[in-house]
Amino acid sequence: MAGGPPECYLALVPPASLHNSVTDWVDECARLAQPDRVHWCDGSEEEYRALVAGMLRDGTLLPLDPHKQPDSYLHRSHPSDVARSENLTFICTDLKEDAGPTNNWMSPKEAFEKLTPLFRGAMKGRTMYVVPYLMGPAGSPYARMGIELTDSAYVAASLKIMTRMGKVALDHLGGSDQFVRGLHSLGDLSPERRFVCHFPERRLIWSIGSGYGGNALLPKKCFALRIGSWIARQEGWLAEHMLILGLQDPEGEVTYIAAAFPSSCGKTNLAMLVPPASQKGWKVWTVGDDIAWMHFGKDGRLYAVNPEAGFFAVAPGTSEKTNPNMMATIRKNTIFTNVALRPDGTPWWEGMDGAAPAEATDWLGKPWKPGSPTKAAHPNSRFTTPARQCPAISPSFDDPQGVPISAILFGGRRARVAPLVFEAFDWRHGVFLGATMGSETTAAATGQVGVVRRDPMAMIPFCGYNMADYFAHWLRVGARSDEAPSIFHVNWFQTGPDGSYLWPGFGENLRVLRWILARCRGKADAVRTPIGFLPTREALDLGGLNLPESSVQRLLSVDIEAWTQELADMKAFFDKFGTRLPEELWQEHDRLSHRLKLGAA
Ligand code: O2Y
Ligand code: MN
Repeated sequence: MAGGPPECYLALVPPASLHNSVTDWVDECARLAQPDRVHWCDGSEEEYRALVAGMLRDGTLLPLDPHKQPDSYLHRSHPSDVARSENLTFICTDLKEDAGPTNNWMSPKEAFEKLTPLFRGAMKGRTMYVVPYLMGPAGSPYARMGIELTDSAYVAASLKIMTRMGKVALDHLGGSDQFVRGLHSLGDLSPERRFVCHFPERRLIWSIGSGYGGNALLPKKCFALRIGSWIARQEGWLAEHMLILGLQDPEGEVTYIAAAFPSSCGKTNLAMLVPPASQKGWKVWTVGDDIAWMHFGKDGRLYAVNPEAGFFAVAPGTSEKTNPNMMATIRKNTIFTNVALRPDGTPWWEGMDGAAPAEATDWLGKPWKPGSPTKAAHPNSRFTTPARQCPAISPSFDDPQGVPISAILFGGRRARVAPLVFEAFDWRHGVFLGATMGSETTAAATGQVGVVRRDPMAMIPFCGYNMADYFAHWLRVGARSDEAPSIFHVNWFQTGPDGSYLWPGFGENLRVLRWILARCRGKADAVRTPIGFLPTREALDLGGLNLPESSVQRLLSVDIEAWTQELADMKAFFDKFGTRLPEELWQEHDRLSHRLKLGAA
């Protein structure tokens, strides 16, 4: 790229002892985007306060009530920029087949040709923040470095909450040149010029035209999952869209579980579950609510770290009933985005406890009253909040070795078909369960209700390579150890003839976790069925729930006819991958078909 950096470019100099490749890349990007200033973030509190002060001055942030909601702010994104843009998200591998049939693909050449002119001069008049960040606990052999260059102060401040940012990250990097590069600009925020491009072979992300969430906070979905999954395959570990929780029994022993569910299935709520009064002595510790990086340890067990330092969770529906721990977490030091504002300077959203306010300002900044035809908070409104503030945060949250995982859960939202819980016969069958995971759409997601979407391991939007290879990687990884976790499938969402849920969900899900834990310890009964091991009625604690007999029957039985119909849909999904799909998954499909036939006989 021709031309030198702008005059004031060197006003804030990079820390000494960085590898030349860091400063060379930052210089190269600055020459392209031409910011007025370059600010190297040190991740300090003072720096965070200065970023916030600047955003309060220019209106990017609005203050919330300093007593009721201390050190917290409201941000409103551009109304056309309110969620991840899956249709504008690309995997730019050299070969199209390496991205696979479930990703949008663009060749690296085309991507650079398309995006370079968009980035040229995009940061004129703005500051380019150089944000070094660490994914994973400091000192962990599993932690990874990234640097995001962004012209959004909102992104820089959010990364202070979501990652271990600044000095701690540069200390980890030392003189190494191993880091994931992320270049981000708001551009003109136009969806026509919005692209989120991943170059896994180059460990590079280019994102332009969005200031929101997964499109702009590059460490989260772009690095920790899309680039992360690519690196994980190369290095023999797993980068997964999974919560991590520790389940403590009344004797004080903690067992760790990782779980993958598609959006709107209550992942964050499960990660922060509060046991109901009936479950005396039990406790859930939160390690992570969204992403797990998992490596096999020397003892053959699978260890998980949460690469993130904060939660970026959806606001509507979060309440004292659904997630009291999250309500406590967000009481301070939180950035809310696209929620409604009450007259007393506190945030509000649909599904929060208590009555709706008599008046409020909606997510667009317009007056709102109950009965207004539109929602007060955007359905995908969110908050960014430090994980350390969660009352249930695990004492092992910062453990450099991670936590040993005993069970992996896959799940979805199924009104019929999937029973409450069942266990895979073995790892290979478990991978099949993950690979065929499906969830029914809700009106909020698509406008269409009840359409089954296959979302293997909840990774459809996040796998940075061909999912056929991803399945093969899962099969390979599990074969390496006799100590691999047991795999289960759960479904909290079966409905009865009147459409109401058969299972109470929320804190009562602990009963299901207890059966899972007991199975892992070889201490719970199960019946072998064509789809896997289901709990016997006695093995699952249903005491005090007063569930109708018909509900218990449905929750704990296999509908052979419905499963037989599923086979065709699973096959259609597998067919997309052609010959690249591992033969083992076809064998599992055949075996299921065979077992269902025997079950029907
Ligand atoms: O819409 C966005 O940009 C956020 S999406 C998101 C945020 C936090 C955790 N998970 C997700 C997701 O889509 O899985
Ligand atoms: Mn997620």
